[in-house]
Amino acid sequence: MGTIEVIQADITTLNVDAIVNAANESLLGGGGVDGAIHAAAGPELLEECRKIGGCPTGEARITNGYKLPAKHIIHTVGPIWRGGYKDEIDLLRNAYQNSLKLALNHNVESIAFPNISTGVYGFPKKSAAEIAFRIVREFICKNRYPKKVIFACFDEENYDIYKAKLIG
Ligand code: AR6
Repeated sequence: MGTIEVIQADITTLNVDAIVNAANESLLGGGGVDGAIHAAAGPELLEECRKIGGCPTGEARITNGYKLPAKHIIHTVGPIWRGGYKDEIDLLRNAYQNSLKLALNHNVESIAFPNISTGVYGFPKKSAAEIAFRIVREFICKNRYPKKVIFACFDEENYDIYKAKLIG
């Protein structure tokens, strides 16, 4: 059975097997955590992403980590919040689930997630955290990998929500 940790950190600095990127469907970079990951990994990441040719919302794709301490980057696309009427909850669940499946298939022992969709995509932070915890807890109970899941929170609000969820 794997473990869950909550930290406040810039995900690009973490020495783990894989970090997850909150990307967009083009996989060609953007702002927020996506921009930080591309900047830290270097231009070879963009080259590999170009070859992949995009990723639909809720799915995930894996690349090398290049200049990052992390060996792999798992790129997933969370939903844009549109009031909850556009399947956003299921799509966010899928983004976590499909990232974890890729981690399992690549024998990833340690993985760090950012708070997918809770930045410019506007997903309500508390519901996003509930979804993230539920999916991760279920997955690590049933599967051999990953053994350690880190929720790497960046903003104070998410960090407080996640710390409370870890206890409760
Ligand atoms: N490390 C960890 N978390 C971070 C970092 C970082 N270095 N920087 C920001 N965050 P966002 P989204 C947190 O907007 O909402 C991009 O342009 C941030 O505080 O990065 O899924 C993509 O290309 C927030 O909690 O991603 C897409 O177009 C979380 O990361 C779009 O944004 C997610 O915020 C995706 O939007």
